[in-house]
Amino acid sequence: MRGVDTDVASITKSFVNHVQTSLARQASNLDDLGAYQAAALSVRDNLILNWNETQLTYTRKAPKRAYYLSLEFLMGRTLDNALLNLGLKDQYKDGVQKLGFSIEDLLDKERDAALGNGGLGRLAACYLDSSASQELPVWGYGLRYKYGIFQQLISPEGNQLEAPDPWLDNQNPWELPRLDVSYEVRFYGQAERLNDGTPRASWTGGQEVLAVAYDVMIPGCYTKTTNNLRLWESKPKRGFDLNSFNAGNYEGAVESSNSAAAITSVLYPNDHTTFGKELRLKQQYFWTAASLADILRRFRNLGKPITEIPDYIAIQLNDTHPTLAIPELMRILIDEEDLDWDKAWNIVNNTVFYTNHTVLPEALEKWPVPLMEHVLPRHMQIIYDINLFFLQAVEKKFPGDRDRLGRMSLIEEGFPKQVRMAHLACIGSKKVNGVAELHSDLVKTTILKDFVEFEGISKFGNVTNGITPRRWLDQCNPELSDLISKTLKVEKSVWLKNLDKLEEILPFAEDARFRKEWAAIKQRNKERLAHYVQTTLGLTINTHAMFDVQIKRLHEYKRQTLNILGVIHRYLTLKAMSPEARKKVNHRVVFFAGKAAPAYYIAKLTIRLIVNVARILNADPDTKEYLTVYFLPDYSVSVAEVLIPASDISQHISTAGTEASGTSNMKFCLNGGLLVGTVDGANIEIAESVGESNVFFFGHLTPDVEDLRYQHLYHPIPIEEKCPALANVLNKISEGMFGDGGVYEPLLNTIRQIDHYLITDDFDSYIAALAMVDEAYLDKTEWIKKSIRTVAKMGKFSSDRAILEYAESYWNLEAVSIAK
Ligand code: 26W
Repeated sequence: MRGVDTDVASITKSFVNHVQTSLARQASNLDDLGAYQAAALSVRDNLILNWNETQLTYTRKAPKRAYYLSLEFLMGRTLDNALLNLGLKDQYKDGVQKLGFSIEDLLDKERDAALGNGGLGRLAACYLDSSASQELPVWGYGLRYKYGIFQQLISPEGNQLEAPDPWLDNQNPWELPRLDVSYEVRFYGQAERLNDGTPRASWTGGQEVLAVAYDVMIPGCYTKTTNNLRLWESKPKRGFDLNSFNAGNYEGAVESSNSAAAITSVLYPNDHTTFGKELRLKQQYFWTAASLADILRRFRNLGKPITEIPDYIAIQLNDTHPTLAIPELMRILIDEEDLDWDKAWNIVNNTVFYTNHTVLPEALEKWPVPLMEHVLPRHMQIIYDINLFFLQAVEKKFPGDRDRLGRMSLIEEGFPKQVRMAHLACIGSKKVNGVAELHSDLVKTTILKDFVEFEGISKFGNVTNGITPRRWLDQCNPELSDLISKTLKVEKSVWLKNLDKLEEILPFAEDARFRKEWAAIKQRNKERLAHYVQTTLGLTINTHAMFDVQIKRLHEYKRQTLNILGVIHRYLTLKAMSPEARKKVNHRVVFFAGKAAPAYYIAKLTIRLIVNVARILNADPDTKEYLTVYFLPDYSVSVAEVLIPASDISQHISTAGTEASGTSNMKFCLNGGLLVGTVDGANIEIAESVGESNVFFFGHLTPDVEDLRYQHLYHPIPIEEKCPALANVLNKISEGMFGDGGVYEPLLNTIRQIDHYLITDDFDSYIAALAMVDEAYLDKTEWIKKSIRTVAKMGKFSSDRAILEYAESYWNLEAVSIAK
């Protein structure tokens, strides 16, 4: 197959061609948006050819393939990433410049594809990048939401407001509609067992909708391999319900078409909370059913016996959201393929893998049985059957242990009864893993303890999360990436795919010239961030201060509250100082960004407090030189790409045992920011890698948490006694230092009363850790050394390492190289 010519002349020619034909516009009268689109279409031509070749090779060689089922893919922008992975950035820069455009301006025109909430969705995106880069035959399956995560606005009072994210409005050059690839998906109706001596049933009636495929090309880094992310859109099976239409019920007819389209209309903006909403359940089934139908169609084309499914297919469940894949695969094997129960269950059990991403009880998915029975009657039957056989086996191993049966059952008793999706995912899978060492240990010793005792420890593993160094170093911090290449005298195509090579920069920590360049790059990244804030918010930032960043979803367990209370404490301390004494204090700029779930009242109140603290502090002539605070609205992947390279320190301060892994901690450290954190999630492994002397740890440890919570409930100590500094801060808020104090009472009461997340227990050691940061920052040389040593030791956290662990230890998958 002939490739696309990639010299600058050919690039400009293809660009102009796309302007005139695909866009039907004049090259002489083109704005930046049009130029972005033309550049994207021209880059896409390269991707399409590579994609075709990759898919042809997969079809021809028929390797085992893995499918990553995720309800979220937080992709961010594509053009820059595609240019870098294809090695065409410089050529395009020149090419568009010749035509009078700046590549930076064009890149900036692209809207983020924000089909995810946070860590889980971004992880899925990093894993796709790594799969393609490591030449692994992996496809992603997800939903093509019309609206991604909401846009966040901040009202003058400091309240979060949500607006829809119409990301598809300007057309999306990165997707290929596959109107010919579609499947029918059924909901509701009746399921009747055939009672013919087989476990078969028939499922009829109800609503049928169509799933239509849209393909997104996923280019690997410096390789031809270009994998696929297939996203499903829902459509009515018929534009109109003709029966209603002919009966004169025009509105009714249109409504049925609306209800089909509604399934993929919006991403649920909650992470860590379930609501038992019917539409969410329909999303989950729609997507797993369409994906499985597609996967099995591909398998059937191989002409292999159905029992060989596990030799050709691995299905990875990204959290419990796609757990219906288990009963759905059973349904297909039993009702459509006529397999007996044990054979079917054996296939499922050797094909499916489950990753858990949280142990927080409120985040464990449960579906009310009556809802499931109504929407998916056949699946509810199958789940009951799975449960029956499962509990019989448990009873056999632990005779008479009724408590255990109750704890392990797929069905939780209560009104209503509920299906425990984590239990179903666990027993239906070949292997189960958590996402960092501590988290995987917690999975084994808490939520799935009984299952470890029943099934044996070898089923349970750990794959510590990773991040792609392409986006999270080369793309977001090009100067640092260039310096590393230049210093190591190694091509990016080598070290970006073998991140352990970073270790070779370690000796340069002792090289004063290298340190100077390193520091200058950090400084320019801080100025780039300041410029972003200036142009978007009209605010001027002191770029000579230390930049202290906390950016993540707003959640009580992540403790943005601890951070903002610490800021207030610092402010009060500064206010109490003489002007002379203040002069010795380290200048600090504190950044926050992140979205709160629209119905999460306490999280929204935290945003309001941050915004109002910023309002007061940033205007205080006594202190503003030393301490300012910014809440940057509408956090996104693209905003993260500006913030992360600019940080001196970043905060990852969840209550011990609550943050499964965290991945932004890795991103900051890979960009030379130091970490302030609790002994939690991947922070622990980062500290092991980079050395404890290069991180700032504080707070109680996981094993203490339960006792402390018990103490809060049964032997509470008044805050004034336990933590006077914190009591003082809370009082100042109540007294109205940051506007009407009454507004914040519900937030303050979470701390004063139950304090489930241990703010009162960790506050003093948190303040002490920040004092250590100030102390360390005084010695600039040593600080830069810490920064260099940190980056040098971050190799482990490449998502290439993580995806290869999945491929080798879970999926049994081999790389497939695509002929040059
Ligand atoms: C159904 C409601 C719901 C939605 C999303 C419950 C739970 C979730 C996710 C599992 C939450 C999530 O994003 N977890 C994060 O996953 C990251 C990737 O593994 C980890 O780095 C974070 O620590 C974890 O909070």
